[in-house]
Amino acid sequence: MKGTDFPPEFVFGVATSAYQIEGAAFKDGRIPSHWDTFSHTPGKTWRGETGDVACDHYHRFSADVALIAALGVGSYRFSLAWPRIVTEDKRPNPKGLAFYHRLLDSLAEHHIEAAPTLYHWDLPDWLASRGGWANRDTAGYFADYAEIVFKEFGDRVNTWMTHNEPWCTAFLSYGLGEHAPGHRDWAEAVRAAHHVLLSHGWVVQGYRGMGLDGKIGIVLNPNVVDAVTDREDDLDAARRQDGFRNRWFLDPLFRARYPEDMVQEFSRYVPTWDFVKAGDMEALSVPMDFLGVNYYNRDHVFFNPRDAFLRVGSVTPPPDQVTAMGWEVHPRSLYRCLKRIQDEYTAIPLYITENGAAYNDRISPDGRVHDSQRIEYLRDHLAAALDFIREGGRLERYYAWSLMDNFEWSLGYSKRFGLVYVDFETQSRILKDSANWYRDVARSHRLA
Ligand code: IFM
Repeated sequence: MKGTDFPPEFVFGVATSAYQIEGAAFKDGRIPSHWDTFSHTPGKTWRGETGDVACDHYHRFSADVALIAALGVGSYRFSLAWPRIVTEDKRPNPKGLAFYHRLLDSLAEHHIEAAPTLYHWDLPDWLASRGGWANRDTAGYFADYAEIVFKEFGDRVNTWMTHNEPWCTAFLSYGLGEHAPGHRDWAEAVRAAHHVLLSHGWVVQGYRGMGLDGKIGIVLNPNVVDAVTDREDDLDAARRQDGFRNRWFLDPLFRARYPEDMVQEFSRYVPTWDFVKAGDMEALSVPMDFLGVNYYNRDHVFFNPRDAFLRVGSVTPPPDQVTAMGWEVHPRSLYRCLKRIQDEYTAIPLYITENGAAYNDRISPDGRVHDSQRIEYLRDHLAAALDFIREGGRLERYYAWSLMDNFEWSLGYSKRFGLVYVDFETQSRILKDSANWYRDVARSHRLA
């Protein structure tokens, strides 16, 4: 193995999620999710855009799978839409299941491994109206949905991810109000986080209980948090941000407890912790086979007494060091993030389940999309991942986010993360330069 080589068994992939690409939002028995309701509520998304059509992947999946194959990757991470699979009277929806069978057939024809996520934020709306993830019952309904999925697809799929980014499901959605259901209530948010983690544990136990022997894990979005100075108040702000962003999820999953300093912090908002029931911490920390890490940027923070929530302020990076999301490009922090998780929390294999960047891509007069900044971003992050592997780190997979431009949640179609450019008017797809570059890396297992 040369210095620029990935191990032969290392898996390269691309990732998407259901609501961001599928469209066909009201077709074949799919029931509404809280993202349909949220995106159709004026003022909630950029220009009022919705996932009604998105990339129309529901109808174009076969051509999209051919694109994945052209990228030379071994695995495709996508999500299953709960509202497509289970009806409101809690029965399996045959047409929804049939769609995913067709998708799996197509992936199999191209020898691409399927790596589905059970929950990537599209909560059935009827559950949202009963309190969503802040209601413990949702965890039970999620386990029931997972059982339907495992019965149907358990013999066809060997890599499962329970949740995508519980931080977003709980904190961004119920605390910061940026994602559906758009609530701003930290008591709800903390309860939601607990129920999400609990449902993960129940689903892992359920999976094993069915005698299935594939690999199952959860996907977090941890960040490296750096303080701007070594002053005590800045370091303390970084500790709180780290607690909020990272430890609130890593500690329960791997140590079966919530971090005490953050319990105290959140107690200002959370009147009672009685939603944490006996046995919950054991249930949610059940061993899993891998941890998925979605990594984009780092948090660079300082003490900000005017921030009522955690007294944390974020540094605005210089414009030439950010992506179109305003996120700092800081590849070394990917290495640090992986290292920290392995050194402090777990020896199970890590997968980078998302990494990528949005840039203001344009079609050039030659009809191509020359996204050299994205190539640089991917190259530098893959180099950081390779450093981790070469030092003995157990990193087994890397999924680029995303296969194609798609619905970037409250930012609508304004941010393009794809390796493949999508013209949302015509639904035509163009492989960007980064797609060709990534294909060469995936095929050769070498970072040129
Ligand atoms: O598009 C999202 C994805 O759904 C979850 N992780 C981050 C991506 C970019 O914001």
